Amino acid sequence: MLIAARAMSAGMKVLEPILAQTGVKPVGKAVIGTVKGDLHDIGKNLAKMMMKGVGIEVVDLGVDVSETKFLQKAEEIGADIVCLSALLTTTMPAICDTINSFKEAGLKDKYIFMIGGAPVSSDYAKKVDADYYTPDAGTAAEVAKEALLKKAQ
Ligand code: B12
Repeated sequence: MLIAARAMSAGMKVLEPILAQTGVKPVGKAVIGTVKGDLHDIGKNLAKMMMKGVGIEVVDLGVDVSETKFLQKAEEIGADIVCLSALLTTTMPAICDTINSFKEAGLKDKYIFMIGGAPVSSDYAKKVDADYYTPDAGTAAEVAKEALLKKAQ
């Protein structure tokens, strides 16, 4: 499993510049990360690459990202979208905690929240008050772009 994960990471280093080289102007900014306690990043990295590919500027916070770090970075870079990934049923609640921390700071409505990862669903997105759930990276990029264009209108 570890070998496959490393092979995927190495492959992504080759693909990333190719996918990002589409020459389109940035349509918005996003922060993306895997939530607190969770070290899975293959799917998150794919979502990041696909978003870059449709012209979104993406700041990747990595894995095991605290609520505070998501909030601070989103504010710091003037993000439009906050993207949260979770692969473990035990770390899914950290998605909820992160969104709640934005609510507590009175900043929830300032951002578009997108969530993903194998155990996550559209029902879960509704439950935690996320704006969008998408099942794969390609759809995530399209949905993010549409949401940004709608926000800009
Ligand atoms: C690779 C892997 C690992 C690697 C991770 C390496 C890495 N750099 O990511 C390693 C070996 C480190 C690992 C560790 C562990 N793992 Co693990 N792992 C997996 C595995 C095999 C594949 C996950 C993966 O990368 N899938 C491929 C990607 C492309 O899919 P994806 O992540 O779902 O992403 C897609 C979508 O979900 C979506 N997406 C993802 N993120 C986002 C974000 C946004 C915003 C959006 C819009 C979309 C989106 O787009 C992606 C592309 O289409 C899965 C089993 C499986 N078949 O899924 C288990 C699995 C997730 N792991 C599991 C477990 C239990 C663990 C460990 C706890 C094991 C242990 N006892 O130590 C640890 C936890 C470590 C931690 N604290 O996080 C369980 C989780 C069970 C559960 N119900 O919670 C699984 C399901 C295996 C199993 N069947 O038991 N794991």
